[in-house]
Amino acid sequence: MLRDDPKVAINNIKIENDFITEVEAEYLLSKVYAAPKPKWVQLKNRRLQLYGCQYLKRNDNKAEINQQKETQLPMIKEEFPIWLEKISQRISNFLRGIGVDMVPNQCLINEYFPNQGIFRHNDGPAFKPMICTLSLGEYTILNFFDTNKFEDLELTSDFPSTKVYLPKNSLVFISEDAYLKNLHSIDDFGEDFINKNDKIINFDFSNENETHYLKKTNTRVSLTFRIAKNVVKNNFFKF
Ligand SMILES: O=C(O)CCC(=O)C(=O)O
Repeated sequence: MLRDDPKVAINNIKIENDFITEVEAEYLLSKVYAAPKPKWVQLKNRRLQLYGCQYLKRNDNKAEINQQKETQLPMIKEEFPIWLEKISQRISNFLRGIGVDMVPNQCLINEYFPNQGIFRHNDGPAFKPMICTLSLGEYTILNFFDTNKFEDLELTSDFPSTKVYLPKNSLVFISEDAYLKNLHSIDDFGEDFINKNDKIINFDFSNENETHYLKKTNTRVSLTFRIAKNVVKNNFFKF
């Protein structure tokens, strides 16, 4: 019953290696870490910051945040800080060059120590079905779980149908079916042994026996740009 075809690749995933330089990555990391402490939301196994459109009430409870995503409550419009606006515009320009029109209005910044990951999920209907993630500091492997054959998203296979290798400084663009019909996750492994059977769509293996050992030694910070659909201006303090 489970889909287990090693040849399956997901359309609508585009990876751009070296989208930014090491120096640019360091600059962005310095901006992320210059944020005041309250900007960080501490979750059970990682920290995050949210820029741009904000959920209606400040909420440190991930379950409630998810619920808001699902119920599509409006989000409050908030501008990006300049450093984020600049990189967001650069991403938009790059995407325009490959025929994609995407002007993000939200950026979720996740921080992962080498043994931290993110449980399988999708970003839900509150966002347009296109996201872009910039990886800083360390590589990761993003798993995709095909939900095509399952009505209940929780019942997807324990084995990813596809994986994508995200080197540091890369940009990945995920849209349409890859966004809508898949869950994605990151394993909490500090190291990876990878070979052909792992179905990593952007990794070439010359033969069945070729194995690569990858080790995470640095903290990875990811910037995920999205477009919230239901956005209102904050007029509360206008008279
Ligand atoms: O860190 C990443 O690359 C993925 C982040 C993500 O999936 C999320 O925050 O929803």
